[in-house]
Amino acid sequence: MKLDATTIAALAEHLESCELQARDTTKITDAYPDMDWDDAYAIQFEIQRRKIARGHRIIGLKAGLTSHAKMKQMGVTTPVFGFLADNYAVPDGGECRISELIHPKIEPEITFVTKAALKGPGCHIGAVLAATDFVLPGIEVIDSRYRDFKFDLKSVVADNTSAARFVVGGRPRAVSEVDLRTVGIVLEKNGEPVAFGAGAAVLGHPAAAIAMLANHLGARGEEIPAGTLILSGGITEAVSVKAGDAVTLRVQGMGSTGLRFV
Ligand code: 0L1
Ligand code: MG
Repeated sequence: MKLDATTIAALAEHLESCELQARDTTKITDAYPDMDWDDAYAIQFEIQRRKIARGHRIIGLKAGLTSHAKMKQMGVTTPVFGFLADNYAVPDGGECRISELIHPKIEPEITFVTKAALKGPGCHIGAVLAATDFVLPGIEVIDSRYRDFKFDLKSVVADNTSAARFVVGGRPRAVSEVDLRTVGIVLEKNGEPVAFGAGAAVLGHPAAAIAMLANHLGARGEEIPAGTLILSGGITEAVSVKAGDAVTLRVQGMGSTGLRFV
């Protein structure tokens, strides 16, 4: 690690304040160009610790930048991982207040819920499918705290991978009931289709993103516990939203979920 504990705590406090006050900032690597991956995840972990200390619960995990469409949109090549706090959850069909966010975008994602722990290294798609209780549609609302979504990967990891809100719903399905590679999705905004795709857009198979997450955590001596909700990453490019927009994600055979921005 290149940063000391005081700097990590200060950067976590800065980024979380931006999140809580819906205020943007420049990317933190501008001031700390030598920070490494361990520093980036340590800042993210400190943000998580701050939330738990204030009484929040961590209710899930996420993989981000797992599709070529997203990687191309953001000009990066590697997936990243973050956490979902309890106040990020929006009820299915519920409202998301734009005033609490900076410049939100939405991503259509396959959501996994595990029934057994997953631990890397060596976790693979087969292990993920065996450990999955069910999958269901999910929409992630991302909201980078960095001005104009301009960042590098270490800055975005420190910023909890732009996590802000999410909604899940529709019809939960066992993984034996659906081919997660060919399953089709349509993302609608105000009744108009705005993005289309299939599960294979995420690393060839969305379960591969969960395996990567387990291997990432395994390298840190951690695991994905049973009962964890995990967003596997946007299937398409992220779509900007504004107050008044209503969005729906339809996933073949899994029904739909959605939310309204107010
Ligand atoms: O969930 C995601 O794919 C987002 C990862 C962070 C990059 C971004 O803000 O687009
Ligand atoms: Mg996402």
